[in-house]
Amino acid sequence: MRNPIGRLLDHHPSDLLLRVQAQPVQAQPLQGQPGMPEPGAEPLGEPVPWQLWHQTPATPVMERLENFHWLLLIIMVVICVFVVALMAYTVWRYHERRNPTPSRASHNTVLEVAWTVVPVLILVVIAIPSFRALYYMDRTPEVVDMTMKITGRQWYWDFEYPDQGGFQFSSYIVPDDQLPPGGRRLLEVDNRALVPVGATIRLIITAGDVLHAMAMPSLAIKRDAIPGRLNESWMRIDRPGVYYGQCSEICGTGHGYMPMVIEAVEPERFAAWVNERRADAGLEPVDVAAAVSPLTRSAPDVPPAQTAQVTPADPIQASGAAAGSVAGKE
Ligand SMILES: [Cu+2]
Repeated sequence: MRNPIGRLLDHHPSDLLLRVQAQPVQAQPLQGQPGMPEPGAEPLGEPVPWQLWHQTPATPVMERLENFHWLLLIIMVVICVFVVALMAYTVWRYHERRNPTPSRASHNTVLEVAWTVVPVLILVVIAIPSFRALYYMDRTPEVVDMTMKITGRQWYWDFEYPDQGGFQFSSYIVPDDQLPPGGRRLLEVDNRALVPVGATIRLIITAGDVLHAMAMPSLAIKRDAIPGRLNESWMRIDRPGVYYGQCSEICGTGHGYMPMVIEAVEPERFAAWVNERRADAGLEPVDVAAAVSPLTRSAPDVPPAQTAQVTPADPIQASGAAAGSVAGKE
């Protein structure tokens, strides 16, 4: 059976032209890419059949969201069990046979205050961690290791690495008939975006034609990509691995066929990949430190040892302390 993109291109020659023009970097053969998930490997950063829960969290933001989800789930279960048990007891205890003369009480101040105050307290218990998580994910740490620009297009993604020399490339879905062994159907792409594991990365998200949305469930990223607007998010992937995402905004017939793959790798491999891309773009190679954390390169007045480990465990707390050392660079 023909894949949908192939059919699409057959019917729209202009799309084919667009695709060829928009691909500055030649697609690499997928089989040669290390880090392809093994067929039986523990699922990481991808959906699995009959999945009920989240994907394995890979960023501190997703860990917080999952903890928050647990809290909500426990509160919901306790409330549901309490209400059902109360109703069951009432039905049983106050049945006409057991309670032939019903009570005529219509007011009870203590009870009325309690059933107003208790729900308010429950909402406060929910609101506090909710706002904490919201601000934590909303605010990009002031000190980041690098920036990535991601542009949604009909129907592929462009990735740009301004800190690593500004090279960019396009990333297209791998059609079903070209999937390598172990390849994830409708999720695999020809050009993965590599990032260094453990690096704090600012994401700039936009679109080149219509509304798209970047959705990476295991990284807790879901941001609209809007033409003419820059949306911002951030991530720090703590485990090396391959993370799959998709467009999450109906953007045309190819909407379901524009996945994105972000692979978190060790700094050395990231630097080697950056230098391959730099070579394609006619740029000089850089060393590992400059490739992984360009702060080291752009701020000679800051001791490299200090900036190389600038990845804060808790960006909100660390950003205040670290801001002084990089003041004037932003
Ligand atoms: Cu889209």
